[in-house]
Amino acid sequence: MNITLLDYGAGNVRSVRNAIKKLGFTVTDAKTPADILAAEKLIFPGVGSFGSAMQRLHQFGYVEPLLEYLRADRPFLGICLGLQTLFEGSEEALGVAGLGIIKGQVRRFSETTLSVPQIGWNGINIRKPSRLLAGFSEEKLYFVHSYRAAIEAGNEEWVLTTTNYGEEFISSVQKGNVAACQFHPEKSGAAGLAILKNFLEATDLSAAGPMEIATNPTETHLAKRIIACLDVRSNDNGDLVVTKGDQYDVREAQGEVRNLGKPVELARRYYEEGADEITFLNITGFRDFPMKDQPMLEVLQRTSEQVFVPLTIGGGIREFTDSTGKHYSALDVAAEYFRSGADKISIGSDAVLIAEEYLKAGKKSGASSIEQISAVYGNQAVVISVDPRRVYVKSPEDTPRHTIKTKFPGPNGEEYCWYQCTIKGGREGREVDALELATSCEALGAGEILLNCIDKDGTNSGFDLELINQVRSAVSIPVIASSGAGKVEHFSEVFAETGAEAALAAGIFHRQEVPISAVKAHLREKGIETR
Ligand code: 1PR
Repeated sequence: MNITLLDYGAGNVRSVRNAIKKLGFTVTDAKTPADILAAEKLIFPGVGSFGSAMQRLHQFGYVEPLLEYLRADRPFLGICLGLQTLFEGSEEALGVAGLGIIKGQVRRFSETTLSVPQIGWNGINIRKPSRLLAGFSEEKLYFVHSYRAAIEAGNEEWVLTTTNYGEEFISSVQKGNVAACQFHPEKSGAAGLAILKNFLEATDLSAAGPMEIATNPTETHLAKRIIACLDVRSNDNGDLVVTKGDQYDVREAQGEVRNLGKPVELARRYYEEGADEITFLNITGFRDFPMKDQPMLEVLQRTSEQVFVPLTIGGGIREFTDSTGKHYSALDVAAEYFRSGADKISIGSDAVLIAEEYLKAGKKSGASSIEQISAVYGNQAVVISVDPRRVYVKSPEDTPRHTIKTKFPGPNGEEYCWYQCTIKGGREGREVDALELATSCEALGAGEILLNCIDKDGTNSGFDLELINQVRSAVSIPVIASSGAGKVEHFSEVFAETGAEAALAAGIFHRQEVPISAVKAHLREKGIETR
């Protein structure tokens, strides 16, 4: 059977396409309104924001045929925004009407206690039997969203599952052959692929499979994520390798670039071993423009054919003019990464320069890569990679930057330190601290902070808890703790002692010192929610 994908060109639908192909089906894109009506099965992986999605549906003349298709109860699967647009409207775009198939307004999560967006793996409570969830047990699924629909008068009959994130929200809907999910089945590993397969194979989605129904739904919990990070660069022979530095120095004593494996192979291994996300950092992106030879794009393309958890890519996301005079905006570079299979992009050096401008001007310019990319692809798609280094001072008065009193005094007994942001892979320190960078980037539209620490990188001595607590308490977007993991206890420590939503590690996984499954087992033992 052929599956029709409603892609209006707003983001990464490559992963949905890859997942469908992996399950043995062919996919074609809807290119005209008539293609929607001709579809055997239609998948709508909405990407971007509610307003832009509805605007594009109108622009392409898709609204009328889509409504006709849905009202005729033909097989439909909406994903993420593809669920939200079925409702009457959204707080994300006040005054913009949704498709109105389901009663209710989509609203933003309240930010009082939890980070928004919700990013990560959460459970579902099944409210009624459904063919879509046949065979599903208690796995977690991948969510990434700031807005959610809730049960209200008039929409109860649609509710298939609910999930808790500070409040209970609708995580999937189904009536007859029309279904939609807030989670991403194409990014939810084997559990998500099984749900997608149910949709693709079902002749009648309304025919419920045998299934136990949670009559007394329990609260679901977001898992703490474990992320495997692959620092990638060319070695001296020009081969792209996964490398790993000690405090960012990736060369062996003999001078050659440390080689820990091939990027696609390692990513696949980590996916199979249970990594919740994979991050690629193109660590020489600041000098080797990524659009030039494009090996990183190929790495992403090949990885996204085999790896069905979220992929982040960083390195070289900034504007650039090549030797022929061709100009690329940062948005062009990001778009290429998204098209190649990235779910999120990560900005390092450019973010520091942008934050400096923002702090100097005291206002947004609208022109920065952070603002432009988040406006098109959503905040959740923009990660800021922070590369800070400790600077010790005797007293907070010695610097205008934000200091902390540290338990680990400096070489001359200094009791205070601040975290200096660097650019170009730690090569150049700037007069901006990690807290300022994180809060500025959040204000400009970033959705997540990847918080490295040069002093800790590659040391196996544990995460810098003081740094993580300083940044975590200053922002309401999720923070990924990075640098220094050396044993399983470091992961439970970072989750117990900081509010980090995720922990990232590289060296211990590459050197096979600690398998991802051991990290997860240890966290479960400690009562920490994992996938
Ligand atoms: O500045 O936008 O081009 O992005 C470049 C990206 O490359 C940044 O995200 C920056 O962090 C990264 N990067 C640049 N140089 C290096 C280097 O190592 N020489 N890698 C580098 C940074 C840090 C972590 C690492 C953790 C965990 N790597 O991602 O994986 O510290 O390591 P561990 O578990 O072994 O301790 P731009």
